[in-house]
Amino acid sequence: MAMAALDTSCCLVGPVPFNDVTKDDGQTVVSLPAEHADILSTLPSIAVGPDLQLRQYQGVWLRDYMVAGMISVQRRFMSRPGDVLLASPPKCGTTWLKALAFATMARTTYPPSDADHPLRRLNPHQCVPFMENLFSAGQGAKLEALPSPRLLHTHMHYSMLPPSLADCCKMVYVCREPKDMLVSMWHFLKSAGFNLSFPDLFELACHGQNPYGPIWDHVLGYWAASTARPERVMFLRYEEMLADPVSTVRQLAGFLGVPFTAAEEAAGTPADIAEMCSIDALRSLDVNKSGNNGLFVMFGRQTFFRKGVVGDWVNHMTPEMARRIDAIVDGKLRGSGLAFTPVGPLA
Ligand code: PAP
Repeated sequence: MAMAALDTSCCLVGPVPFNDVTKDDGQTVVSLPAEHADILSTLPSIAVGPDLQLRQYQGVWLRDYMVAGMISVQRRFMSRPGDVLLASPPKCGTTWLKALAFATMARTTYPPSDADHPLRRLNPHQCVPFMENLFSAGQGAKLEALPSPRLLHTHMHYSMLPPSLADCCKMVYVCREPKDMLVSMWHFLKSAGFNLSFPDLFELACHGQNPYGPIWDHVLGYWAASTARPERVMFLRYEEMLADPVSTVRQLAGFLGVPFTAAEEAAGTPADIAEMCSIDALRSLDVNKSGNNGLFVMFGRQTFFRKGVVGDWVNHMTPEMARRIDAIVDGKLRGSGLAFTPVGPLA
């Protein structure tokens, strides 16, 4: 849906929906900028099935356009005081966290009770921009139009973040039990037409070669940052969010410096936000039933709302596969103070 652009030149307070500011019509088709072709051609690459190639950039396995986007973010992103960065490995609750953080931070301008709340007319990805996707399309300058505080998202590993982001922003990170994350990733890739078997994706993941892998490096980078600077980096787990979404909303508000007032608690605002952002509520909206998100042209909006449960890996992995990846991940996390609680029949 084409939106009239908001005039951000006066006194708007962020976050505001990215699409309202940029007038993205959801139909932009992105081609890879030539700028980084020389770097890309020097990187190690692997074929993940017949139609998906990954390259290893700064230790991380990525599609070409993501490498290009991350290089551009590293070179060009200009942080501002007050920026809030949401970070995640793919398929770990990004869409949900975008909705929760936007609704929580913007609740004065957009009360969750509003029938016309942005999250009832826009997909969460249209409200909170995906930085490296935007920069890969040469559209990073669009972030300048957002009023502060800006709410931004990345899948970049912590080690890849430009110093201005790592040092200045508050960050909220969400991760997920790796077996469920892989199952979700496989469904997502299949929905976009990639020809890849689950056992093949699993095998790659065991070697750290899934998209955005190694999984353990992604998680450990933000875990270390959150333990070193808990006032700056909040570490969330998808399973804990599912167990108690209202508490998650309260934690988010406190961490972001906008705790709920007694009046808001009495009015049930945290519960209203959790309900508005629940998978059932979001999935039922027309805006989330069809179309795509501009730069995400190969991924339909409905594919971001699949099951939303814990333990779906049992429908795709044998117990042997599960034990194998659990052992690999456990070994990589050993000594960090972080562990994934087993879920499902092996628990
Ligand atoms: P992304 O990183 O590509 O943006 P992301 O949103 O992290 O994707 O992952 C989608 C997963 O979150 C899906 O999990 P599943 O495949 O195991 O079902 C999706 O169902 C789940 N999800 C999306 N929105 C919500 C929500 N509001 N509450 C809980 N889970 C959600």
